[in-house]
Amino acid sequence: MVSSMASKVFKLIAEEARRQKYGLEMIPSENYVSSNVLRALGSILTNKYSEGFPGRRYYGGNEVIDKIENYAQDLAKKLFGVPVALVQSYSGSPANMAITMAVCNPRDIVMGLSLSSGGHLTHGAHLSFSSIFYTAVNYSVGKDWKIDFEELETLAKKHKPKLIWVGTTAYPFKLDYKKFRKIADMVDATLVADISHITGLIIGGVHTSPVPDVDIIMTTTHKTLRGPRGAIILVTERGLARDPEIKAKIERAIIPGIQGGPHNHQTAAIAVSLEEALRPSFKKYAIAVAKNAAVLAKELGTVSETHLILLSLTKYGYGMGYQAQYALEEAGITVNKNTIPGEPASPFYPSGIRLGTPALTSRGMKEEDMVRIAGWIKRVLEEIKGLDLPKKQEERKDFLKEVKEKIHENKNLKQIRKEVEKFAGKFPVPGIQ
Ligand code: DSN
Repeated sequence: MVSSMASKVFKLIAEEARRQKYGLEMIPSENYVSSNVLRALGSILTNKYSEGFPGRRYYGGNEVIDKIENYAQDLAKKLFGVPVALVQSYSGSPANMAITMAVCNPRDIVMGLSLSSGGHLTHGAHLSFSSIFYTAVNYSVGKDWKIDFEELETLAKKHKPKLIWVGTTAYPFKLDYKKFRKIADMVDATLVADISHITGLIIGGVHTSPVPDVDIIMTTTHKTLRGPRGAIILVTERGLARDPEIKAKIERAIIPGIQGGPHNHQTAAIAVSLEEALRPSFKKYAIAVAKNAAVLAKELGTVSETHLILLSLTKYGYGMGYQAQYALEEAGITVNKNTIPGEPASPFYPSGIRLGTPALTSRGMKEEDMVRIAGWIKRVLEEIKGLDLPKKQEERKDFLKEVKEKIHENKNLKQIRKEVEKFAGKFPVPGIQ
């Protein structure tokens, strides 16, 4: 038998553990799961095939798996206050595909927030299944970066979508589900909320729940909910009244429509994270995530009503997102480059970064720590001044190579990294010594 320590993979996991412990993980869709979530995820449940649903499996030997999946469904129903919960989708994109298949026929019209306004690929973006197999119409945000409901209403009335998505991935404001409902009702569309980014904030009472206003909800489980990678689909009372067959339609879309056997270890880990989210301590966590984001945003000269900050870097130069992401990474701070509304540069080399507080808050960092972190971020951003993206596309390849070398050799960034590592190393990470 090969010892686990002899495997190259475990050496690489140790390398990644070091990165996760000594760096500041600020991608707003990431988090640190608890030791119990890790235990369930790494369990023998991965050995079992269980196509179908509890009580209706294609293979034998699923007595315990049925109990686990029923338990996960019950916890989700209790946590969100809905009559139906399905926990088998491998992740957010297949879950959104299952919902779309259940609600629409191929070519039907689906409407969602455009990617450049902070939407999601599966809500009707170019090259996604949602615009290849369905007819996608995108609404957007206005000059104030907030959803333009006038445009949404005009587009809805013109195109009469079958499904309207309300959900975001880079939107720092609260959502008004009632306004979406009103427009969906005008055109008799099914309203689906993709709350993946803000689930934890909804559970914590920081954001309003969409349950009273939408028909179906999808959330990934690995973001602010702090579970394993995966997704949950919920149907509300309103959704069931609209279509009493909707649960069966979504189930059929999941299997045999899209997936095969469920990932039972993942289902169990989702159940563990739902148990954790039902505890009073989770509410405290969610409130702290939002407080930390508000402080961080203020320190960086912007606002956040959520867990994330979308920071325009136009004051530092043209097309600075990539340079900022790379420089911050060199300094031990992980964020992602992001387009900003009305993107003046390019989707590949955009003008902003997206960063957030869910993972830092899970490590116990507080508001005063956000002030310190904002200080490091501002110091890093000073170092990229003058490294503007060339306007001519053909000059970009060489430019990016040179920029990476320059940033890599920058002594001030190396100094910041030392300070960041000393600071971050003091905060524990579950599952990492
Ligand atoms: N990739 C996710 C995010 O980072 O927001 C969305 O699916």
